[in-house]
Amino acid sequence: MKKLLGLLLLMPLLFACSQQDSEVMTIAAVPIHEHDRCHMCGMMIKKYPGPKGQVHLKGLQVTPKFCSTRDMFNFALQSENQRQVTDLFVHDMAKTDWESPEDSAFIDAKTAWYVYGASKKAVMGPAVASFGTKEGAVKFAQELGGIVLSYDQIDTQLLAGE
Ligand code: CU1
Ligand code: ZN
Repeated sequence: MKKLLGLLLLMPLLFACSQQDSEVMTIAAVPIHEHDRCHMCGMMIKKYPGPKGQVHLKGLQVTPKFCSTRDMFNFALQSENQRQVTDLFVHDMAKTDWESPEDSAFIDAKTAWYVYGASKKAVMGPAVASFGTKEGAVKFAQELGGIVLSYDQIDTQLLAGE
């Protein structure tokens, strides 16, 4: 049983390694510059509060950046974009200031935790507050309301308020 469990744990790792070899390396988050505009809505990203996002796409040199994690999800969840996405990054709001999140706080969006429906203000609709740990998300939700979600639990229905 123990042996089998070890094997099962190893398998996704092996798969991940072999997959990475054939891919162009686009692992690091890129900085958000003062005048960068949101790929979805065109707003100046740094002018507004709340966590931001960026999406790295297959074979693309340019990295779409977003005014909000909401706009990032709305882009990444579109079926025509879904297949092109290689990496996504969001701000860890436990590590940076809500009013002006810093590049150093970018983390992998797929392993991040989210709080939806908190009282804290972002742009383009209710904030999708992102955190590096579940504890960080829970703490935020206890203080400011909202529900704690994993990456896979965020879909277009949720964002549309349905
Ligand atoms: Cu916007
Ligand atoms: Zn936007």
